[in-house]
Amino acid sequence: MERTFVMVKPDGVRRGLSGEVIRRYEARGLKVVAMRLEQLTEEIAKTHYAEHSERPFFGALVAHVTSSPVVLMVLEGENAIAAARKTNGATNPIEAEPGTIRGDHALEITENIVHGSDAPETAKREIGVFFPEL
Ligand code: IDP
Ligand code: MG
Repeated sequence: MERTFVMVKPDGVRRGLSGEVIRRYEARGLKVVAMRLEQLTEEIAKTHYAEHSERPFFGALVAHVTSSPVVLMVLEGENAIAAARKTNGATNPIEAEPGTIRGDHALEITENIVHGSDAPETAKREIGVFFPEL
């Protein structure tokens, strides 16, 4: 069964949407196999988003994800990576379809509530960073 790494970003946690996010994944049939609340350090945030380090928004992204605690989780299920990303919706909430987490609850690209791994190698790396015991 495929596994993916998902994070409820600080805006989602602060707005009290962690339960709503988890509810949607579970309702879809994905199983939570690991989860915790954590304050990310700047170092771990930069490692997690390393692929974006040269982008103009990198500083704002790292500042946001370290601004208050996040909920980290590993989801398991059939096509878990694609299923979680479809449930999240498009990166820019304005482009995200209604019925998705971002399409229903966000307006702004930095504060877009969730992160989800984008490919099997990414999922493996991200699960390894946050849940090495798995
Ligand atoms: P994803 O979260 O949908 O996988 P990525 O392209 O991996 O999107 O970007 C990571 C995060 O960086 C996004 O969720 C978003 O918060 C932020 N981001 C992406 N593109 C932009 C941009 O053009 N401006 C500002 N922030 C961005
Ligand atoms: Mg991404």
